[in-house]
Amino acid sequence: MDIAEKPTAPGGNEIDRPVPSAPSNRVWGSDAIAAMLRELDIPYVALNPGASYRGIHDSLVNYLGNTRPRMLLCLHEESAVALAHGYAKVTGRPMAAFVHSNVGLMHGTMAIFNAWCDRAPVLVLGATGPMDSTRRRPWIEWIHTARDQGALIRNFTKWDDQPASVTSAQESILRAWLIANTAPKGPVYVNFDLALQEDEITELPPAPTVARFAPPEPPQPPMLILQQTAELLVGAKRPLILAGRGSRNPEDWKRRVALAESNGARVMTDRKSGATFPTDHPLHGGGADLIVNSDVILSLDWVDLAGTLKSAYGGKPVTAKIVQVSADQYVHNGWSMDYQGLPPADVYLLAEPDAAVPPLLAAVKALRPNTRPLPAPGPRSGPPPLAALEEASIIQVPQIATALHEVLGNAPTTMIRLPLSWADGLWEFRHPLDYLGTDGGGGIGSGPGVSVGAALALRDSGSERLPVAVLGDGDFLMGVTALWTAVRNSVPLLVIVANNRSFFNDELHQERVALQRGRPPENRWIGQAIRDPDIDLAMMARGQGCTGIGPVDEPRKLVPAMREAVAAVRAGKVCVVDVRVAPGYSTGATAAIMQHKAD
Ligand SMILES: Cc1ncc(C[n+]2csc(CCOP(=O)(O)OP(=O)(O)O)c2C)c(N)n1
Ligand SMILES: [Mg+2]
Repeated sequence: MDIAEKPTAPGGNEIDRPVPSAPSNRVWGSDAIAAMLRELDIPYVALNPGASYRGIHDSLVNYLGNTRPRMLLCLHEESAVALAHGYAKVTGRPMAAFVHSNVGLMHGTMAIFNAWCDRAPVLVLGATGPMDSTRRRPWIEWIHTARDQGALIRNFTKWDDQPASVTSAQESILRAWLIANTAPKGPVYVNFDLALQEDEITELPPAPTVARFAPPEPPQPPMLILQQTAELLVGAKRPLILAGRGSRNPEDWKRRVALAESNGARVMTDRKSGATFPTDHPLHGGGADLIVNSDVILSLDWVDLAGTLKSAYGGKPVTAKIVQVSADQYVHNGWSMDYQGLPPADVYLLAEPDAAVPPLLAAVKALRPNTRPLPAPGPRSGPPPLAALEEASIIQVPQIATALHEVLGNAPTTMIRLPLSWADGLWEFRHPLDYLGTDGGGGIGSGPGVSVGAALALRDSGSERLPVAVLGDGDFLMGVTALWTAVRNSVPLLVIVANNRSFFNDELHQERVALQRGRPPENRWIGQAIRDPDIDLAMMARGQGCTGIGPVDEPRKLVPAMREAVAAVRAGKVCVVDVRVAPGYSTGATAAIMQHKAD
């Protein structure tokens, strides 16, 4: 198919339209590289520019006409990669992030690490000064050429390459895309030599037929092991499912629910992963007691199964039979320990949970055709009452949930991100897109970028969902300029900053150390508090074209502020509400920091 006939991006607004190039038969290496991105139907390239890829930049604009993929200019490479990460969280598919030779990649590294730990597919593209030293411009192209640039990120990407010809560049992009899309998914990196991009070629090499290189179907677990697992579950008195990483597909969600119901298994979820099970289902629960009292535990790719068991059992031997369903082992390497402790697995299904659940469900139903009766629903904590906002003198984080409930009711909402100070139970998740999980790698500063990418994907899907991100002020401030890209590209998004004017998490750590050492804990704020001067977060938002509301520091003003904000987002705006909250974490999160012994 001719390049001009390929479809254009859905939902994209009509900005950044290039004037058409005069018809010409002349083509360059970078045209072939850009054409390959079109073949793969990559919708967007989030980028920060750089001369190392000026050839491809030109091809994207003047050869492809800046459509499919369309450029999303970002003000920092960390935002560019985070945007692609957020997009993958919603769609399960990679978009591209282009970063300038070595320095741009260095800026993007933390975001790549976050995507790696979150098993999110991202196609990271980069460039290098010419490897042929006789072609390097003095100084700049020498400092921006590294012998092995991929080494910077090789330890936390699934694959990287530096192709040496145009045809191999096309194959390289195709292979990168295939690997990124194969579970366990993750970021990949392709680095294009400047000379390769800028050399004129006689004609465009034929692009590979993409359909012949489709990602493989997820492998099915062996029947024998499925049968064994089904028998264990059906024979269990108190089965427990730990619903960890899973897809955003509602059908997968329904099958998970059916599996739990068919067997009367209790289910735990984890905010590190996106929503995988309805939190208000009678079988949903949590806590160490639930784990210790279970006799069979089915882990559906639970993040840190070993650590969860260790905490629940207090280090004592694990008595429950453990069934592990995970393909994660395929990406464990010797550098990053994001694979966590080694959990016991009496039965190990080396498969993706969403591929294993359907046959497992069938096997369980064959053994137990009638589902067990559901228990009575347990009490729901929910957010604090609305009336408390009238009486209180300072806003507590849970009251953000109160105000949002008041304004949104049951309107479909995607909680893109929630801060550590947000306790479980404040907001129910009833759909896989109700909550998207955390950053993966614990890299603060990803919140704004991931939120913009997720909101972009929601917008393009035509979803009615309101995209909401509740971010800590530290997280917001580190990545705040990602919001400009949302404004520029008309991506509606509500960002609520739970602004405790501190990197508060670390205040708790300083308090703990001081207490251990018999030193004054009241000094915990020094080197942590973001005050004097207080930062005007709403103004930072307005400075980039967002609607900025706040600081909201009076509890009774919270609901009106949320009402105004939600109306702005429904009208297509990016809106930031700076909510001044009392410092403090949920009891569980505080205990995790204060009580953990480094044993
Ligand atoms: C890149 C990076 N730098 C530092 C940290 C250490 N760190 C973990 S949580 C945190 C505080 C984050 O502050 P904020 O987003 O305001 O959330 P709060 O703890 O105040 O609720 C910091 C600095 C980190 N995880 N990542
Ligand atoms: Mg803070």
